[in-house]
Amino acid sequence: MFGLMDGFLKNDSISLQKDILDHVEFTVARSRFNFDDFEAYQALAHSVRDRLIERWHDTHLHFKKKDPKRIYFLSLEFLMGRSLTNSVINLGIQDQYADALTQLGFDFEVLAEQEGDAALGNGGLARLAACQMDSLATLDYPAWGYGLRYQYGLFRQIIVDGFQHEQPDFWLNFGNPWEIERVHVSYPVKFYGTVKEEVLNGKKCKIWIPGESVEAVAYDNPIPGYGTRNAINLRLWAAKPSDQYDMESYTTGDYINAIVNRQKAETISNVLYPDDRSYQGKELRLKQQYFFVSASLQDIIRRFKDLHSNFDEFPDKVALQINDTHPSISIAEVMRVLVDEENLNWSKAWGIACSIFSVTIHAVQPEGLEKIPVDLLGSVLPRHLEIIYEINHRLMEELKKSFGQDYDRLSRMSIVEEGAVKSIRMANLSLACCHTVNGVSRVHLETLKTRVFKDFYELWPQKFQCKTNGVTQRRWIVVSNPSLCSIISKWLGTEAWIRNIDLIAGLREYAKDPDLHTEWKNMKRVNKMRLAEYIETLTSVKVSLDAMFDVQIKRIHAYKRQLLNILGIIHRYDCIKNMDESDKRRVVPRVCIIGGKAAPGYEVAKKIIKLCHAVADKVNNDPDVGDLLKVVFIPDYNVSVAELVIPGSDLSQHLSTAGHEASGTGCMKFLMNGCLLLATADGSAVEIAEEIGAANMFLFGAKVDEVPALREKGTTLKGSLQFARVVRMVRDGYFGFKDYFKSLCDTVEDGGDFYLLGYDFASYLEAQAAADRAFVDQVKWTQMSILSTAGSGKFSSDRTIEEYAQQSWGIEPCKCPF
Ligand code: DL6
Repeated sequence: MFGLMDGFLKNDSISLQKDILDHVEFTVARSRFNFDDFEAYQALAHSVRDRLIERWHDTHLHFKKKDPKRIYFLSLEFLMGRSLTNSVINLGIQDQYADALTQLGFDFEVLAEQEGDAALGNGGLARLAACQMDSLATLDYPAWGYGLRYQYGLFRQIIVDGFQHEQPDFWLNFGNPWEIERVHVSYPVKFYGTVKEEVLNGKKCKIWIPGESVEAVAYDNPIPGYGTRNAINLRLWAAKPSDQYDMESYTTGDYINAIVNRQKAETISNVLYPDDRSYQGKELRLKQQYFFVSASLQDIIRRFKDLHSNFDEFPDKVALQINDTHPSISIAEVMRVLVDEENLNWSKAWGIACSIFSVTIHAVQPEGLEKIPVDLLGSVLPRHLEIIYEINHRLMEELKKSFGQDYDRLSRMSIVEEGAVKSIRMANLSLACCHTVNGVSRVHLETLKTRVFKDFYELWPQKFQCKTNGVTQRRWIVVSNPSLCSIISKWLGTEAWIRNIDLIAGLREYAKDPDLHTEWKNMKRVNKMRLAEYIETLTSVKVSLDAMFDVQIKRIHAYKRQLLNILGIIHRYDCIKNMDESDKRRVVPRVCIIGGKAAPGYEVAKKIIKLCHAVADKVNNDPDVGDLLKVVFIPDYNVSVAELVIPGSDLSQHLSTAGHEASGTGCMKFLMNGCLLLATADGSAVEIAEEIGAANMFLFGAKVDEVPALREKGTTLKGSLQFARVVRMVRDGYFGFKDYFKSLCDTVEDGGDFYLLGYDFASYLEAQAAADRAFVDQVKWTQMSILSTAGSGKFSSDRTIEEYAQQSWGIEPCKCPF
């Protein structure tokens, strides 16, 4: 690792020891002669934070001096996970800290385990946003992230008798050393009220008279780049009561009510919505969106105005990225500010809006796109509704020029959806304005172009771009798999791949080298040992290290088909039960590991979790099976659990019905860690197969373009006999809970099998058999594993961010001098 001497603060291990002890005494307020692991972690974190702040200040001064065009990344969710190890690695002072702690009688890794996860997001798009922040910092881009500082992150999952229960994640309970509260950086955010028309200076204008004001207070989270002095900012907003919150109650003497109402203001940033797909029509959700968008835009415009007075220059200095449609109310807000507050005429304001916004869509299904009932929007943000109507009116006029009287098309493209509940289509609003509409894999972009946004694509083909997702190798190799990191650096003869991932392809040359094989296998075994210990601690199940560790960890969803995995496990179990001893000797032992959270109201997903436990109970306690098959459900799957599980996996499963996963990023993390993939040709798996060669993974199942025709066949489409048999076992109560699982079985039988589990089952079993055969030949397996890591370069978020920077945002690096 590179070693750095920072400006003011010293990074040798003696200085770090002193620094940690000072923080024990003066920040944590414990005696420097008596403090425990958690207190040591707090002191350590504050010492690291000091160094982050130093670079972060320098970076911002540098940005201010250079005044480059900045990218502002708006996302309602960021799934950051833990910060400590990532920070010291990116700062280049991990060894010095490890030495300092050893001298003080502590172990860095033990202290790192004291940190809780910052889980301010559900899954896919939120973790992607975190990876992208790391890449933006590392590549020296002048970037800011903006989001919400939820007090309750994603719920904690606990399992009682095999059933999921949700517990609140009050992650700020013990403080958060990674953030800096900026009491003086706050903005009022207004809601409700009415709109008046007035004539000012002979000009008609609209005046919004809001009914409520809430204060947005900034909490800054420095994000250090790797191998650079740059540290960028993730600014999260918390809601606080404003002095003007409920003036009326005060003036009418209703003192108690006034205080209670003030507290209500804070609820805006209280809790993250725990469903990654459905949050339609909820008032709090809309208030959260507008709250963070309004505060962020005030902040961005204030920064712009520090150095500029003419809004013509705005697009030269500002690029706004909308992470999914959640922040798209920002389009109406920019129009409101420019027209109502800055007095620009509509056309000029719209021209500016159209040149600053780009959006990335993370959904595949049109039903996944957000709609807001007009009544709700009109009540919470009356002026914004008027603005959206005006945008839509002008859009319709423009569309008529291209499509004449094609009213069906006009109504599909309209921002306003008529119907029982008249609603605003937030995706259409984004499409009307953004100069770039990004898909997150090639397959996904195709779906957007040909299905979800076909009409828009026909009109504006140039807007549609592919930005295949990526993940950061800093978090997913360097932090989570240090042994692999050392092996890669040793064989490539350089650590440069940590910043320049293309170099990782150099491993291909050694894919058959027996010495590399030995090191690779040792690394995998040590990681499996760690995972086995974790499994035993959590579930009391002992697993054999010689077994194939076969993993599916992700949110539980019908389309991700964890049920297919469990039915496959039942099939395997059934086969073992019917084997004689000599056949059993040929079975490849497996540890099947499943983990993931179900949204609290998602019944099917919760039943899948229960089925997994019911099958595990039966299989793990069956003496006929022993170590040939073990089934484990890992509770409370989150980023730091993933960091432990992924390096210890041999095989990982990505089973979405083709055409349903926009990209998938879990598969990229497994790929980097040399785990073989068993996957459908969906999302980014298609591009992974191109990079590493289809022969180095286990592909199965219907292809994207076959799925619609298969669905058409409906009831005539029968699964194999094997499929019927395993579903029957569940139906007949072989694993207990017969009545409870009935509706789950119904979802895959009797013509209801929307996600084609029955159709894909046979090819799924074939792919599993191929994985078994490959595992028996450990030389071949290890070679495939090395080739997987070697072929993972394309799936770094560094590549994705370079593409965004050049193709969408038009920004240049702005490197802070050391
Ligand atoms: O783009 C990041 C990630 C993709 O990899 C997943 O395929 C996709 O499901 C996920 N989407 C979301 C939000 N949900 N919706 N709809 O997280 O985005």
